Amino acid sequence: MITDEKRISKQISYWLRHHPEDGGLVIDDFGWTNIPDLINALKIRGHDVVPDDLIKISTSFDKVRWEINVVENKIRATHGHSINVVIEDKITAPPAVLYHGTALKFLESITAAGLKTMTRQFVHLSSEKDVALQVGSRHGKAVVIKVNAQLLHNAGHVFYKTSDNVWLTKEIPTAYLDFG
Ligand code: HQG
Repeated sequence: MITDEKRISKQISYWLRHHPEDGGLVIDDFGWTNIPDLINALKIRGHDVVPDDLIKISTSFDKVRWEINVVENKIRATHGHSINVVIEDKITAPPAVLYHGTALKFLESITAAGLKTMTRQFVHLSSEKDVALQVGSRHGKAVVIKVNAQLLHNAGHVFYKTSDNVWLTKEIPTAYLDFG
């Protein structure tokens, strides 16, 4: 039984997405790290966690954030990376329209420069407007930008479906954005 699940989950996502070296972890090219190493790193930080706790935390999230391979005993973040990971296995043709949630204060810059990956490896999109709104509200007054994913896909842009509602792609020029 673990206490402080939120802190532990944030710590894990931080290591898996941004700074594995902070936990003394090694992440492979595809974003995976070994669960025993992760559990050991958590122990050093004073958290006693068993593999089942990772599954429990992961299934308690409001959305998919981690992928756990029980056969190979490894775990990776599904999205949010600032470190480079190869996720070619997630390449999928997108729906005609996807949504990006952002804050009103960023609109002027996005209108001028398009959607940039900023500190992350990919631009994050959603298939549902409501989910995009929630993502945007993390940054301030939320606005949703409609992305013409069909046109982008036709132009050769690659899309990654990492879970039901999280799509990733590289930067998106303004011509493909509808600010409504
Ligand atoms: C904005 C969370 C100015 C962009 C979420 C966003 C997501 C620009 C911010 C995932 C810009 C970056 C990622 C430009 C983009 N000028 N601002 N040209 N282009 N931006 O946090 O998409 O809950 O790095 O609109 O739910 O908000 O942690 O990206 O507002 O799925 O699992 O720059 O992180 O997932 O912010 O969020 P972020 P995001 P978790």
